[in-house]
Amino acid sequence: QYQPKPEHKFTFGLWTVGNPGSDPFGSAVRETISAPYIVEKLAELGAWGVNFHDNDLIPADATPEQERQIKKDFRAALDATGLVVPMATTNLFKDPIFRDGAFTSADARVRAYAIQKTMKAMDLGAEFGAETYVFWGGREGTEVDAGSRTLDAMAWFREALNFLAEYNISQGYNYKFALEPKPNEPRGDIFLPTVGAALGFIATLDHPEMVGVNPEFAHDTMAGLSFPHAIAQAIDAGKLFHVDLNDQKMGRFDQDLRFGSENYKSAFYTVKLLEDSGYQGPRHFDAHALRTEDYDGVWEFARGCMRTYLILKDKVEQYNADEEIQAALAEYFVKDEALSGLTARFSPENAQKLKDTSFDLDGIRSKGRGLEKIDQLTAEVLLGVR
Ligand code: GCO
Ligand code: MN
Ligand code: MN
Repeated sequence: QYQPKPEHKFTFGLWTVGNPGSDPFGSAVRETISAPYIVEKLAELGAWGVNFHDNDLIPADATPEQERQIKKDFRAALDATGLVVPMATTNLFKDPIFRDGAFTSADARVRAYAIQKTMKAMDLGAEFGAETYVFWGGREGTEVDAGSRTLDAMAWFREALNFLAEYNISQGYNYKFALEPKPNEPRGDIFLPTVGAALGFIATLDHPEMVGVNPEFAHDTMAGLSFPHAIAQAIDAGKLFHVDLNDQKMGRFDQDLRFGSENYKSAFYTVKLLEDSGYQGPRHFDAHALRTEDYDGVWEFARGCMRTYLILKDKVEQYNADEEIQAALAEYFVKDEALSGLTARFSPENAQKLKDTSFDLDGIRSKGRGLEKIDQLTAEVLLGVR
């Protein structure tokens, strides 16, 4: 039980389990491991796929000969294990050239170079079969809102995405683009900080149908926002193209904790939304093992992300089948077919009828909603006593 299998569509980034554990205060604590080795380990643990930034796979300073060899070895590992590459992305944050932004840099040369780098990274992702292309604008933001930069940035970001959408079409890649919002870190303020901001921006693009979002648990949590609410809005908009699962304490630095390690209830509602909505995409863990760990701890961490997801999925099924919970929910969701018939669609007649309706206001006001009971029952499912 709770054994991850490819059908569960669990994925990890090369940069996640391969993270050697350096932080702004200390150097690496683990040696670097190769992409083929990561593929082998992930397959052994029951993952479905692996994702990468261009430079996770091909170091920025690789010679053409090295690049050929790396691709060959990576391909061989994928073929040997059956692991797939569902998503690819660009590293637009490490190189000092991006210190003040990539697509939204105030320097036109940097903006052009960022688009060039992304086209090449899209070629690389397509070569390995990636279907989703993630845009995380890690450096797209400011500490200093110089001149008209904050307004220009929106136009430059749009220009870059429009350009790359046309490139996607002209190459026949068929990528779905997924914008990944984050409020801050590494910039003081990152543009498009929330799922809602990204959705509003997508509507202004030339190919809005091609572009959705990649929400991340830690990002909304850092800002003190609700991740289940962010995901629900993405699902409602038909824009949940990908998801980054991890965990985070509110108000801390960006922690990228093991999925489900910190906020059990939000993790539960996250899994419930993904499972109940029929989300078909990858369950991607964008998380890192603690810096305290060696590689045994890293594989424990990877196993733990998947196992906790499956445990919570089981809890969702239990919750959905629990008669007492369903009875409490049936009371909570008060139905009135006549009124719902009136409000479902405007017509002058319905408006008039609604105006003429009298409500038992005091009766509605005085009745509690029963949420204490629902929440306690939920807690008892999660705590394993139901
Ligand atoms: C972060 C982000 C990144 C992106 C990754 C893929 O906080 O650093 O979550 O991990 O998800 O760059 O685009
Ligand atoms: Mn993140
Ligand atoms: Mn992420």
